[in-house]
Amino acid sequence: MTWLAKPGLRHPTLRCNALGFTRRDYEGKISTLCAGCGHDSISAAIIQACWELDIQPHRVAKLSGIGCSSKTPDYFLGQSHGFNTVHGRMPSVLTGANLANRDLIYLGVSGDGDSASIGIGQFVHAIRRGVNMTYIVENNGVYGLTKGQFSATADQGSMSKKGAVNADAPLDMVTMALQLGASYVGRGFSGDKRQLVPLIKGALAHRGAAFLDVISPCVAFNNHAGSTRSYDWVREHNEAVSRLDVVPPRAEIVADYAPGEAIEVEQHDGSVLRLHKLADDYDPRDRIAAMNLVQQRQARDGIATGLLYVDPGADDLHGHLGTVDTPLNALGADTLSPGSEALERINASLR
Ligand SMILES: Cc1ncc(C[n+]2csc(CCOP(=O)(O)OP(=O)(O)O)c2C)c(N)n1
Ligand code: SF4
Ligand SMILES: [Mg+2]
Repeated sequence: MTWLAKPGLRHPTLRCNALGFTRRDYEGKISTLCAGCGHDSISAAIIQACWELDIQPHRVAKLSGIGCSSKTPDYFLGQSHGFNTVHGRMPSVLTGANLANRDLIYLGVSGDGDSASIGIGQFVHAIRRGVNMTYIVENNGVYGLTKGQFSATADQGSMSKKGAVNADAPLDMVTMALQLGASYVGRGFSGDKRQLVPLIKGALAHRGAAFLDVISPCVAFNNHAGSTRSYDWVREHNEAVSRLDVVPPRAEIVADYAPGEAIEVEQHDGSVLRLHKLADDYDPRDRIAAMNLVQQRQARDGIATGLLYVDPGADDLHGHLGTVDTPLNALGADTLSPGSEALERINASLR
């Protein structure tokens, strides 16, 4: 059995959001992943973030590749648009969908194998083009679905369940996303929902390429001593740079922190990212500082988590291309085919 239907019964007093939906309305089918898999916690965080942001489920398009991580869109947002693409090809399908209909909220879900190996070229180009999306990599350091081979993000020297040592240097997707021009970059941990939910909310509210690398332990193949993606190892080495709150446009902004201890960053849609600094002098609006911090922490076996970089004024692919505000799939025949005289004029201008 590949999926299980969820019982429709729900408690009558479940809290509703501004749209009158409960969290259950943002769920999907029952997960068939291993009990304790980090990916299920990320699905729960996505459900919570969309519920808290009062997102209309039909406005979301969720896309994925192949892998345990890429199966997860079946387990959340059951009323949204979905496309489970080919291995590593989620970014180009998402880019095409986004070009056709800019009005949807695009959520790309992928794995470290899906995005850092077979799909690396796709990942690179979607990020550098500034596609307006939230791109989440559920990073467990292995190919979980095909039984635990090291992925390209596995740390050098980390040990597999059977004792093999990974000889290759790891590829760090956060560093790559920063270098490629992503305008919202964060790293989370599936075991820290308090940090992860606002990270996802901020990414969904952001215009431009938002990238989140979420460390997500694979309990079946990469949760043993010697692994650097196990729950224990990540809990011991996690160093958060900030604590994030996301305040939607209509909510009153209440200051509950001392001056100098937090900064506020307003995004395009009017939402405010309120960052309570945990690391001294860290400004998430400085791309170079973010790259340095990630490398410095890695050099001493630490994992920097939190919102690492944001450019609140970023533009997206549609801004770069100068496309019209109307979604291209809603343009009528008259606009798309303006007639032979207009074509003549265009041809003449090119001669
Ligand atoms: C073209 C192609 N090559 C290889 C595979 C086999 N395959 C399926 S999932 C996967 C890797 C998945 O790893 P990851 O993206 O990290 O997901 P996880 O299962 O760890 O969440 C591979 C190699 C495939 N399905 N298609
Ligand atoms: S094999 Fe690993 S990644 Fe896949 S569902 Fe099980 S714990 Fe999760
Ligand atoms: Mg993986």
